[in-house]
Formats: sequence, structure tokens, C-alpha cells
Amino acid sequence: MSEDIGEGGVASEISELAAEAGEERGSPSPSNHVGQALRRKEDPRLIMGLARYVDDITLKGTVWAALVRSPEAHAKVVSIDASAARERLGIYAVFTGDDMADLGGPLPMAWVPPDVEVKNPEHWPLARGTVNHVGDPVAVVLGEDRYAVVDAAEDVVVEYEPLEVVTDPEKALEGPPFVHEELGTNKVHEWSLPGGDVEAGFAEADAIVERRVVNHRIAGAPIEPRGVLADYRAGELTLWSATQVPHFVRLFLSILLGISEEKVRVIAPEVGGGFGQKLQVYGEEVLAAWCSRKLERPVKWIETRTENMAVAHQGRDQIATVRMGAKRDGKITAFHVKILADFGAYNMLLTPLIPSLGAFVMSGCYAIPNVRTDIVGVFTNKAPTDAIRGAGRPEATHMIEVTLDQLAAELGMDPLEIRRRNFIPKDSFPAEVATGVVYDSGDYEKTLDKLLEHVDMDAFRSEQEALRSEGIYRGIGFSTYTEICGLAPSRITGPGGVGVQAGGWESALVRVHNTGAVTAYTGSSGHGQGHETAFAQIVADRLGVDPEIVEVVHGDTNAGPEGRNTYGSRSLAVGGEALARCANQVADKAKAIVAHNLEAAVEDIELADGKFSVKGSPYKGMTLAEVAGAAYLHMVPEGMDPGLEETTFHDPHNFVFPFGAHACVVDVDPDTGKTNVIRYVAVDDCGNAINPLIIEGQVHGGIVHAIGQALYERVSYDEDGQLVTGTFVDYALPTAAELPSFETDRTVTPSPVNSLGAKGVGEAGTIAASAAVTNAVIDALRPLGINYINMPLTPMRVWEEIQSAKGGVAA
Ligand code: MCN
Repeated sequence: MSEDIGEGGVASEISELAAEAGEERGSPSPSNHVGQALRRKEDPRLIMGLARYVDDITLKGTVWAALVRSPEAHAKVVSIDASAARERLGIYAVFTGDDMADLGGPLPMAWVPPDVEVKNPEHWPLARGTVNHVGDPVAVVLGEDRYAVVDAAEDVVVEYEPLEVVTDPEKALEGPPFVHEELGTNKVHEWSLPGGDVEAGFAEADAIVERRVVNHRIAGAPIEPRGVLADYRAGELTLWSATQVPHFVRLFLSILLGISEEKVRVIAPEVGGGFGQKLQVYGEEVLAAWCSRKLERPVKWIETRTENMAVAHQGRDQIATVRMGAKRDGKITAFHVKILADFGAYNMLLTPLIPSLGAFVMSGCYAIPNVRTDIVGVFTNKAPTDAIRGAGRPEATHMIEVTLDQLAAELGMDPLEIRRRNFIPKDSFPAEVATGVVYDSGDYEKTLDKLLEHVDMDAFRSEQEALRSEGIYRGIGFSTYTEICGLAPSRITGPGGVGVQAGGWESALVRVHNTGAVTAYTGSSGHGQGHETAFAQIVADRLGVDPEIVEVVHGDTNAGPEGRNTYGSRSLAVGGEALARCANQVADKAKAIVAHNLEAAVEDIELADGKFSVKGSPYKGMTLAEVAGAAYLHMVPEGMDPGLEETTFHDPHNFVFPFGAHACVVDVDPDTGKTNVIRYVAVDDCGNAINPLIIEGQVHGGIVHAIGQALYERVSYDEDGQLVTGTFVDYALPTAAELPSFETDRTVTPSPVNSLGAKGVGEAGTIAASAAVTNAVIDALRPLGINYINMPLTPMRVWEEIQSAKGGVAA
């Protein structure tokens, strides 16, 4: 305990106690915590069953809700007879869309691009007049327990008058039938991002390839489905929801229910997996809140797996015509992509924006002089699509990387050589690509070189050759990708840019308590990414304490400042940076307090070895606990307010552009068409690492998502709009048994956009990997005469292609 602060008595005593409390909870480590592979703080509670999900929260008097959902993909709702349901024991109410006439408006869509008309039909929590996809809700049943409401929901008799159904996006574009009759079209919008002159580029090309790239529909398939508990009492609404975006949910609950925003609190407890599916303002959230107000009781709704598969928003579902041209030496002259994006029955929060996210990185990591993306969105009688597992960028990467391999084959070039010839050179960053997007930093050769330290191509090709003579078809595929993340800069994403009606900043509040313990509030809303650990590392280093005593609080609109939440791998680059800046401000105040108490010049105070000390006099200093003691006892410089906490809002100047090189090795069984992934190597560059262990975990998860899409997963509807993949029996997810141990490595190219030098990583694997898998399968099958194939590479599809190449069964 330093004798330099206070003059004995109470002040000194409190400071001493505070310092001891701080020590008990972990003495500051002299080393830098940023960059260390600390184990995740959040894992013990998750793996020991101690975490609290929405379903674990029960309030006295809770009423359960079950939804009556349409079995028809498209129909007029002629009548709803809920009398039998209402008479059942334990049922309190049944409501339909008509009962909710007081709702302030339909569910939100937040993308209003300048100069582009986006058709946006009304979308209500309970259908009004028509249902437009299987699972569209028509009524809600409320009662005393979950069983009662599920049984009663079956007693609600709905008379439907079926309408013609359209599920194929290409047919939908031709229409009728129209999903929303009143629109007289199924086309939602057209949007383009041009760069250079693609036609002039193709005129210069010696070789052009054109392919139809189908990126099929996938489900989010989180571990926990969605769940909501709404409690409206005494004019205030508290809503617990498995959401990635509590602040957005609060805003729209306030608008739609007409409750002043400060009286609405949204809490995201443990979310149980998001990956985009929980970046949404869902009808069930609005409905539960509305019902709670109506009944003056807490209302709970927990989604079943079947509901999640049928109605939670889905992803991808794009058909693209891609054309790439190059000179004989492999230099790409033009890349033109025309995307038809199937949005399902409604626009959700960001539905029409999703394909555009891909357009921003349609140059990939290549210096292509002419690049153009044209997007057409279309409604069909299927569940809506929106952000899932990378959102727009996996689709773009898939198109670029698969087409590049096709072009290499056309030119008789090595797939890696064509990539190297087109990489944006490392000395041209910040690099403006043809579309005007500016990449922050990159060194694509370096990641590829590092990848090849792990993969000996000569040895692989000899082995491949040898195995073929034994009837084993082995292939290798690459994907050298870049992604746009750190979704933020309001100047680009906001109303003045591409038109998202939300600024793209993030907030932070750092509070040092009396004892020197720290609470760090972030507006990012983590849901599995390890923010509580990594963000604690950032704050700890700036305040000279152990991350153990830094509690990171997120996902509660009443705790901390306004926030913009988590999606688009933005949390670290935007939210983490906000916290770093905020902690710096706290440290600055701490230095002023130390200087005051130690009678030194503030410029002479430095943070070293867990202490704010006077330069050159390491024994003369104060720990954070001692500084906090002084701050709360108002032993601060003249004119300075007491306390030790700061709030920061940060809106970065640019996005960040992580990148990497992935390789996948597969064996394809020519008799059954089954693909086995036998090796997967990923070298990623997300700038400076905050926590390498978390990075590795995020990359692993992302790769599994993409392998899942490439080989197993597919949401399927029949022609009548019936979902035929409503369970995990029909919708195949990969398990550890299907996957090899991934080999991961990194290079480090810091970002100049933030002081951490960090880029995002949460979506890296899912963005990179589907192309690597697809290219590997094509590489394996070339000797059988197969030069191109679309996902999903299920045994059936691959087998059919093999038969067709043999001149047998047509694919
Ligand atoms: N990180 C790091 N150093 C870097 C980059 C990132 O240590 N240079 C750490 C971050 O501190 C954070 C994690 O990696 O702990 C991911 O950070 P970031 O890339 O900023 O991404 P987000 O947190 O914004 O999440 C991105 C992505 C998204 S959009 C979803 S949704 C998502 C995800 O990643 N959902 C997940 N990862 C998930 N992981 C789990 N387990 N569960 C989910 O629901």
C-alpha cells in the first residue's frame, strides 16, 4: 500500500481494503494479455450446464404461447374458428391478426437504398388475410402451460382457400402467380455495383468462362432454437430473447407497441448459437410483448426445432450467372456476376441487402480492372432469407474462387499460379478495387506461401496420381479469399451511404469500482464468440489489471450505453476498439489522479507492471485499486469530477478486410459419389490477434458451417411449397465423425483502421471454405470427365454427375 495517497484515516483504510480485494481476485500479470491464448471465461458455465437461456427464466404467473401456423404455402385465410381452443382447460386467450389492429406498423425492413425501389409488402406478426409460406403464423394461443397451448393450437380451425404456389425463383420472376397479388410482380428490386467496363474487359480477353453457380438454401440450425419471454408490468416492458441484436429489438418494440423507448428493456441471455439467424426483429418477439401487455401477465414462447427449421430466417438461395475473362497469361480482364436472389415470402430486417454485401468484395483479393455485380431479388412462397453464416460474402467468395479454377483449367494454368498473377500486390494498400471499395491492408502472397508450407503440392500430385491407379479419386481445392467485415462506418453503411437505417458505430463504458475491479460494458452483443474473455484482455492491458477482474457485460439494453450489437464480424474491430479507446480514457484519468496524489507531472506517469508509477521511480506508484480509492474519495485534481468511469462511441473510418488461403483435400468414391474430407488446412490473417485460441475456435466453427453447406446441408421445398427438410433427419448437419482435424495457421497483417490493428474472424471459415471443398471435388473428378459441379455435393448428385459423364444416367 502506497503511503503517497491520502493522509491516513478512512481514506487510507478504504484504499488498502480496495487494494487487497483487487489482489485477492488476481494480481496483475506483468505481461501483455492481448495476444495470449487465454481460455474462455464463459466456457465453464456453458459446459457445466450453469448458463441461463431464455427457457431457464421463469417468472411467477407466466403464460405460455403457441402459434397456429399455416400448413399451406399460399392461401387466403377464409375464417379462423378458435372457439374449441378457447374452451379448453387452462387456455386464457386466442388472438389473430385482426386482434392486433393497434400495432404501430408491420415488421421492419431496415434497408432503404438511395435511388432503388424495393418492394416491401406488409409483414405482420400474425397473418392478415393471406399466408405466404408454410409456417406463416395465423393465431396465437395463450394458456397456463406449454402442453395446454400446443394441444389447444391444434383445435383452432382455420379455413384456407389455397392459391397458386411458386417456389422456383426463376419461374417466380416470370410470374404470375404472385406471392403478393397486390404487387403484380414477384420482383423485389434490382441493384448493381459497377466497377470499370466489363464489356470492354471481355473484349480484351483471350479466354472467357461462364458458369451457372447455384448457392442453395441453408438453415441456420443453431444449437438452441429461438425463445422469448416478455413481461409488461406497470407501463414497462422487459423482454428476454435469444437475439444477437437486443438494441434493435428494443427500438422496434418501442415503435410498434408505442411504448416509450426508455421503458423497454431487452436482455439477450445465453443465445445458444446465432450465426445470423438471430440478427432479426422477429414477429414472435413483438407478439409476446403485445400479448403480455394485453393479458398483464408474463408471456413465454420457446421455439421447437421444427418451427426453427420452417420459419426462422434461412440463408443463401442464389442463382448466379458468372462470367470471367482473362488474357492468355492469366491476367483477369473482367468479372461479371448476375445474381438472382430468392428472398422467400417477405423482406425481413436486412433481406434485400444481403446479396449486396457480396458485391462489395466481388473483386476478391485480385486486381481486376472491370467488375460488376447485378442483383435481382425475388419473392417465392418459402420462408424468408436474411443473414446466415457470413451473409452475401460466402456466396461471392464461392463464385470468385470456383470460377477462377474454371478459368485456370480453360487456360491450362495451375490454379495457384492464376491466383498469384492476379493478387493485389502487398505494396498497393490501402487498395481501391474497381468498384471503389478500399481494402485496408493485405498480403495475399504471404498467406498462400504459408499455406504451401503445410501442403507439399509436388508430393500431393504424385500421391494423387498413384491413388488414381488404385481407383481412389483424391482432389485438392484452394480458396484464397478476402472478406469485408467490421461492418460499421456510418458514412458508408448509413442512410448517406448504401442506405441501412442505422448508424454503424459501437459504444463502450468502462467502470472501475471502488476496489479496482472493472466492469466493461459493450454495445456488441456476443453470443458464443468469446467476447467476455477477449474484450477483458483488451481492457486489462490498458488498466494494468488481470483480465479475471474485468467483467464484460453485454446483451442488456439497460446496462451500458446504446449499442449496435453483433453481426458481420464487427464486434472486435468496432466494439473492441470502442472499449480500447474507452479504457485509454480511464487510464488517462487514472494518470492524472496519480500525478495529483504523488505530486508528479502527469506526463511522468506510466503504466508498467500493473502499476501507474512515476517514470524512473518504479516504487512510487499506485495500483488501479488505489487510484479508484482516490477517485471515489474525491482525491482528484482541482476541477476534476470524482469517479473512475468513461463512455465512448466509436465510428471507424473504414471496414476491415481479413483474408486467407485455405486448402481442402477430399476423396470421392466413384461408386457411391460420397465425398470424404480428409484434410483441411486454413491460413487466415485477421490482423493482430487478441486471443489466438478464440480465433482458432472461430475458424474451426466457420469451416464446419461451410463444409456442411458444400456436402450435406440443403433446405428443400417441393413444388407445393411444402418443406421437406424440416428435421435433422432430413437436413444433414456434419458431425465430428465426418470431419478431419483442421490444421490452422495465421499470418499477421495489421489493419490501419483501428488502434488494435485487428480485423474480424468470426465468419472467415464460412466465407472461405465452400469453394475450397467444391474445387477439391472437381479436382478429384476431372479424370472422370467432370469439370464443374454445383453444391450441395451430396453422394446422389456426385454419383449422378459421374454416371452422366460416363454417358449413363442423366444428371
Ligand atoms: N478475435 C481476436 N482477434 C482478432 C479477431 C477476433 O481475438 N484479430 C476474437 C474476438 O475478440 C471475438 C471473436 O474472435 O472474441 C470473434 O470476433 P469478430 O471476428 O469481431 O466477430 P463477431 O464477434 O462480430 O462475430 C462474428 C461472427 C458472427 S457475425 C456470428 S453471428 C457468430 C460468430 O462470428 N456467431 C457465433 N461466431 C460465433 N461463434 C459461436 N460460438 N456462436 C455463434 O453464435
